[in-house]
Amino acid sequence: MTTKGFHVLDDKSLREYIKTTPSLSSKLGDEVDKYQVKEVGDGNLNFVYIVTSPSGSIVVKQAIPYVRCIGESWPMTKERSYFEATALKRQHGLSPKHVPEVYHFDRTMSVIGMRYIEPPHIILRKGLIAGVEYPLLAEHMSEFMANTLFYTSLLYLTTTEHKSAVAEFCANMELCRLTEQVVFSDPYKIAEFNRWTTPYLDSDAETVRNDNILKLEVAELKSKFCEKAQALIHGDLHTGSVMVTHESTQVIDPEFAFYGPMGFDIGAFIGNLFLAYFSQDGHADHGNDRKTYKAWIIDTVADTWNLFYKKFTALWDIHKDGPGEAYLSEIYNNTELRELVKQKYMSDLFHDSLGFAAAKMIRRIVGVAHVEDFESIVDLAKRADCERRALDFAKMLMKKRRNFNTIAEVISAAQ
Ligand code: ADP
Ligand code: SR1
Ligand code: MG
Repeated sequence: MTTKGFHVLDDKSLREYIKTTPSLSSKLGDEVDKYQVKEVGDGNLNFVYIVTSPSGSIVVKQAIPYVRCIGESWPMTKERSYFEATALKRQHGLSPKHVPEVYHFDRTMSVIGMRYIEPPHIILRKGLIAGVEYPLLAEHMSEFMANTLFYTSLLYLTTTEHKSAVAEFCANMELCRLTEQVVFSDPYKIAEFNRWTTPYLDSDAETVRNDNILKLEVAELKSKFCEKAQALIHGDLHTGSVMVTHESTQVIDPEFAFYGPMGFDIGAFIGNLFLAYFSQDGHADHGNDRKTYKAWIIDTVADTWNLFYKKFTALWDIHKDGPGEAYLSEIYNNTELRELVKQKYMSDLFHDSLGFAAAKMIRRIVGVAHVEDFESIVDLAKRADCERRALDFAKMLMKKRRNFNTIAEVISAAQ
């Protein structure tokens, strides 16, 4: 495929591309015949190559003008690559320990060259399926979310800075529209690509499509997603967008980034941890009932929210007299008032996060894109049991989210 300077890379043309791109060839050397090229894209949208030479390794990611997991019948702008590169650079600046460095970006070719996140890093979702504990995960993810969300919000930015950043990312509208469709619309109607574990969940999927209260709630969440330009969000912060070891946590793949509600990121991460939690019974065997592991996942959900709260409000305290124009220090000029404002803001954010967590769970069970946590459970009846428990919890969470005051209460409900 060739359109005005764009062509889809293959093994041979990628080598040539790197050779003529100094920011990449400087990492690998000029001897392209000695490169090893491996396509590892297991995501839904793009092609990802790991290129290794005797001098080093890099990752090259190329967006193609359609949704890879569906095919050319679902066109999708390759401009998403621009927003991914821009968000990666911004997020790396704000959370350098948890976001890979971008070495190169080519808008015409929709190509990003970035740091290779080396083994033993694996995709978090795979670690959760294997039952591996990551003791620093909550610490690292709360740090990533606190930094990237706080510093791009009006708690830190002037309205002038914020508006121009909002305007730039508004152009990522096709990716936003994809989320609007597959998260907030399709699961609630008959749609071409919807699927579920049939026949076991046929009536559960139908119940979702006929649940008036659920539809009322998802409309409110969709409106927040479309209208609440609160901070630069990653936009797809599920457990497949995080690579981990015991010591390190790296957040990749922010092509859905835009100025949206902070709770969409927090909810995506927590919702996907809950999906992992509900899938564990399907991975249990005689040697391991996964009970201890389920407790670890639940503790990680609690720690993620509680540490996020602590870190985010600490940044707010540090910068309370800073440039942020949401709460001017001349008006919010006493401790009692600032405390009131903080409690209101964090309580709203908590309820947004729970609502989005629920929406992200529901879409992975009755929508187009499913998760390996459940898909890898071969026994379909067992898989459906796990999915049904997750779906019932998510429906309750979406409807009753405002009744929860602490993450501990949410966890009790899940258990
Ligand atoms: P998509 O946008 O299609 O979802 P991802 O960005 O999620 O693609 O990447 C797909 C896969 O490529 C990831 O699951 C991961 O295994 C691998 N990958 C992506 N970026 C890197 C990186 N910087 N270092 C190592 N592996 C990576
Ligand atoms: C067709 S939906 C594909 C999904 O994959 C991405 O990771 C996003 O979550 C998107 O919704
Ligand atoms: Mg991805």
